[in-house]
Amino acid sequence: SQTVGTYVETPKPKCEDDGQDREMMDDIFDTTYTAKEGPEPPRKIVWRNVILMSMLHIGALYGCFFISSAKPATLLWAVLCFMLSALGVTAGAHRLWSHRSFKAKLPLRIFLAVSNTMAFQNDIYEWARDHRAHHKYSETNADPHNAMRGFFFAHIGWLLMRKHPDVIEKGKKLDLSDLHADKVVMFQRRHYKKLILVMCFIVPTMVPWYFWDESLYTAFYVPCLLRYALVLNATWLVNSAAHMFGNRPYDKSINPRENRFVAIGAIGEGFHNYHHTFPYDYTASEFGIRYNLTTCFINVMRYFNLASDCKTVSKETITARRLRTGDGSYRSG
Ligand code: ST9
Ligand code: ZN
Ligand code: ZN
Repeated sequence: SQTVGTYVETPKPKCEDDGQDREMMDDIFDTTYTAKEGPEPPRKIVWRNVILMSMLHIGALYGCFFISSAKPATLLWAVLCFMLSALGVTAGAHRLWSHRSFKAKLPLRIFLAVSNTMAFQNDIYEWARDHRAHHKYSETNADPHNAMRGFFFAHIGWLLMRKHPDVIEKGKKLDLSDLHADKVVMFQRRHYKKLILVMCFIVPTMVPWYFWDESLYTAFYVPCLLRYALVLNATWLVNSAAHMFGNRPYDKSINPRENRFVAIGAIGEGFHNYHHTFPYDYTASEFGIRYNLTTCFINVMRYFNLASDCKTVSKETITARRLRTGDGSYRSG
């Protein structure tokens, strides 16, 4: 069913833990991957990305000096831009488009795609493709941000060099037909460069300048650059810190961990041992809305009938799994 442009309905696969129907299985860990023998391919650093990322982070640090002189409305706007971009990644690219953990009506998909564009983390299609590879080939050479290569690589290093050939080779086998069939996703991909210019840079900067006479410098450095760098780093911490620091109550055989600090910064995405064990749960956590603004948001959308089919895992299934594979560190809160 790899047909481009049409999403061919295939019989729904069953979940191994509880026999539930699954929309897609390409986010389930594939135990059959083995690394190729012989020397590792050479690392090719992409200096353009090194320079741009350095400039962004220097700009964001410089932006900290503008916070005290910024108008309150500008600071509120910066927080709003942070929240919107974050939701575009967590509820949009992650829980909806990568994992299909709920269904979203067109207005919600448009809202999430617009917010996602404000986050400028590559287009949704590319994000979801890399993320499915991250789950399926977790912590192998075919994982784009393989945490076995260290904190720096998993955090930002992977965006500063060419991908390992295994990422591309294994990634080509992923089923992405649902993304091809989603007109919102494909529209964003087609017009991505123009759209990020508007949503990530022009809108965050011009709104404070136009509506409440903020200086252009402050508007550029705080809601635009500083906000963008903060959302990026909060996201990257899920790949780095939440793959290294924390406990593993659900599956001790994998590296992803429960990390409350990351969960708070990444609006609900730090329960990473749970998430890699049950990637289809729309709350990405056992504990629903706790430290989980993304789940609150999806629940509100469900109330307004814009979200539906939210998948969860039964308490019995979770308990059986953590007794079978957990590290014994489980706490019910
Ligand atoms: C950014 C992304 O920051 C962050 C993602 C984080 C994910 C986190 C997940 C954690 C869970 C969720 C938590 C959310 C929390 C949110 C909290 C919010 C508060 N499969 O990539 P190219 C093929 S982006 C299949 O160029 P290179 C494909 O044909 C930041 N095929 O590889 C592709 O062509 P096309 C801003 C694949 O040349 C071709 O290869 N953006 C796959 O090695 C070339 O692909 C940047 O900084 C695959 N997986 O270059 C840009 N991958 O696309 C950074 C590739 O046409 N990126 N192919 O189909 C780049 O410049 C480049 O990608 C590169 C590698 C230099 C890194
Ligand atoms: Zn992960
Ligand atoms: Zn995920």
